[in-house]
Amino acid sequence: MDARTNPEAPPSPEHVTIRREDYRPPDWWVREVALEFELDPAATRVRSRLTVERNGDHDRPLRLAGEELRPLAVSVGGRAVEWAMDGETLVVAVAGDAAEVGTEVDIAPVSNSALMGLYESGGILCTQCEAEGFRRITFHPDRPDVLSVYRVRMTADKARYPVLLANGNPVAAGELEDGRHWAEWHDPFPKPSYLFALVAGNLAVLRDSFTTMSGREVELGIWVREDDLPKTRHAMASLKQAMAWDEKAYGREYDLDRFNIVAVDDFNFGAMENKGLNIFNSRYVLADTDTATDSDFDSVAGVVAHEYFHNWSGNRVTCRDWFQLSLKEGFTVFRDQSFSADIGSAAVKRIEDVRLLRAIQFPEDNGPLAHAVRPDSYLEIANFYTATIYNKGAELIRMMRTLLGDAAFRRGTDLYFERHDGEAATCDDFVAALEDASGVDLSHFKLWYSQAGTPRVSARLECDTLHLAQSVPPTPGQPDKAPMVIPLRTRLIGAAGELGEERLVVLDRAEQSVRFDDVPDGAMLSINRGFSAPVVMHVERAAGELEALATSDDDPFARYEAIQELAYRVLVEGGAPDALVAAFGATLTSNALDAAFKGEALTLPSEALIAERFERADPELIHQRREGLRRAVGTALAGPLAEAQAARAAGDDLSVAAKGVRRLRTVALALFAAGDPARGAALARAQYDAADNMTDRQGALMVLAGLDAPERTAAFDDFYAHYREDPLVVDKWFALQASAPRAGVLDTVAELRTHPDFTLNNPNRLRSLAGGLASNHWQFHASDGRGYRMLADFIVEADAINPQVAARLVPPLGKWRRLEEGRSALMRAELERIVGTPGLSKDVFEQASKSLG
Ligand code: B3K
Ligand code: ZN
Repeated sequence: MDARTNPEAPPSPEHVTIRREDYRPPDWWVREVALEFELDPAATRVRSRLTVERNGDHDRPLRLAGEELRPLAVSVGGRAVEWAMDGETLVVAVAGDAAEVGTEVDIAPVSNSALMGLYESGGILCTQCEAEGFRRITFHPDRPDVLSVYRVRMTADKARYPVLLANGNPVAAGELEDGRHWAEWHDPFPKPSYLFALVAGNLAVLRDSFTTMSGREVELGIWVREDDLPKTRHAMASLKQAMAWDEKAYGREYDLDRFNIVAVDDFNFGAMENKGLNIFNSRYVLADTDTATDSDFDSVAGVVAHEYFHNWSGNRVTCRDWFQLSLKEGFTVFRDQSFSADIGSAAVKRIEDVRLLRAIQFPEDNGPLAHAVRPDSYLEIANFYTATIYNKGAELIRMMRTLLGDAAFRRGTDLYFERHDGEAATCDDFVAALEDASGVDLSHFKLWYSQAGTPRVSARLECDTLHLAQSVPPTPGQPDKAPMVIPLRTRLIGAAGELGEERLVVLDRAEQSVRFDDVPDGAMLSINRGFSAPVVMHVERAAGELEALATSDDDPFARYEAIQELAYRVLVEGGAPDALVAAFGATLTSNALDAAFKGEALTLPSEALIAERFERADPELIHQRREGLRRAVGTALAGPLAEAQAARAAGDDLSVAAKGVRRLRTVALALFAAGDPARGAALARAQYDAADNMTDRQGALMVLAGLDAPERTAAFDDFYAHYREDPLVVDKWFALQASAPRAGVLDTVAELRTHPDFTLNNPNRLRSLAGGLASNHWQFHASDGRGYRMLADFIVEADAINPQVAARLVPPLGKWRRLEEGRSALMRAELERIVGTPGLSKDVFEQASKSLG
């Protein structure tokens, strides 16, 4: 249920801005929490006993946050007491410095469509509390700096909910009359309320175990619906790999006797790191080669690792307040990126991560929703789980490691974990630990936490001197910026390919010149190697330099970058395609490069990325130019492309090499089809028919989706008929159609909107269709504004059901300033329509009103 449809709910709270500078320590600690749940989908009774302790010398009452809750009973020391409500906050006067405070409420999981708090998904009762969902379950301070030891007792109908799980370790269980049973769990590690979790359902389990470095045995379980059990093996293998990796890379060992993962189909984002009981969106648990692509397999490993790593970076050391969110998220993303690089191809992982950063975070940093990695204010914290907090936050950690060196960085993280174990810490605490362990002064570097906006760096090599300059563009609320500390891994490469020493150039002033010794003849500049800093580089280059670097730079990222720059010359400046075609040809036929790298290098910048290079973009022009270039490549390289497409790897071979072969195969197919659509369609259909794995199958379908060929409809029908019972594959079916670069796609989206399998209630399905539409640059930006209208309709309708998920669909409309004027006005009009919708949630209101600027 939702505040606007529940007549008993109090009026929606004011849209109050929360500010970082207003942080005050809590008035009351909660040392222990004892919860009793009488689980029932329609009416769950929640009894809570909080052991509270006054913090300091004051006479303020205990204030407990609630959302859509009504107290049925309130007691102090076991005796019923007077209480008052201040909006949705329960106010209880407590005499003395410590007390046991009891409350009782009823909640209705089955009507909880916002999927925050306790809700039902496919018959499973589960919870999501981060950031502020615990207050939808019971009255509590619900702030991350209040840490408590939890004891949880659940009773439920045994036939319907045979499995009862909560955080920590199981302590007791038993049977009751009337077919009910109970279980009690205890979590000895003090934790904030956002890490609370429980699950009740009819679940099957894949069990395994892990022996930690100190020899303790941990029981592992992955809990899913019975039918999905065969698809859990990869997640389990990934979990064990992650546990071993964290011991080796960071010296972090798991601490409880149990580690459980549960998969549910309805989940607002990827997964959640609740202590000892991670709850996952099923798309990040379930994978087999028939239904999941290589990229899905990699995402499962990455997300399983990410949530596991949070056990230290997030749970053992948590965040003092939500402005410090990047303390756990930026660091944990950095950790999961390093893990994935170690178990796969490091070069390809870096290229993928940077592509994502540029596709999502750079535009965010350059638009109306720009905010610092440690923001200063928010209306709704759920809107701040952004690419800036996560992915730019990870880049900050990476830069600090680059500045300190690996060994000092590790000493710093050891010190951080040791110093703050069991505490709620800040980003400053993290940096202080790195400084103390290394002796490196990071005070100037810390501007990265407070200044939003992507720095622009220009570079010019003149004989033996490198001239650098930087500027940081203004962002909302931050008109003037100071120069940042920018670590640039740099190497000079001679015209004949001779390599100079690689050096770390640290740019920390507005302008700076650096001299190099031993400059090779005809030196070329390889800079920001490995993307050592998240900046936009502008390098002045001599004629022929990019072409040479595209085939000779020894740093895989820099080489990829040179090829991309050649593509931008055609796509942005309208230049001739010859140099790019030559670089693609050389890459494709090189014996020195692996297939995975080739697949990345031969992927042209997306239309959205190309648009970022224009002051005001014309999506039609961008589409035509990109298609023209794809055609030119496809025609000129038809032979080698067909050869790469013909290479096959066994579907169940998940080695880095086999994945590379499959990646290149579909990239080659797409380019080939651009040159010769008729033969391309036939080849795609053949790839589809012969596929023994989802990567090849989905790749073929993706190529067909953009072609006006009879093979397209036939293949999509076949795909649906075959997989209609598998929700994660049906999501793909929706997304592939909605994101297809094909005229007429908006009609298809309109039809799919009424498809019996479409529902606004399931976040994955909504994202497949509405997110697929928004990612379809050319069609979403149809000049008559129909794409914008359709997205705004999705947002308004979804908002009444699930505000968090609806709010995440808003940012594409916020790009109106960067589009040509006709489209710009149409986008604004849709944002205004959204903001004017009666009863709009705080989540969507904040995103849409800020997007209007
Ligand atoms: N910490 C959660 C994200 C919670 C999002 C709340 N709106 C998952 C993660 O980052 O690991
Ligand atoms: Zn996280």
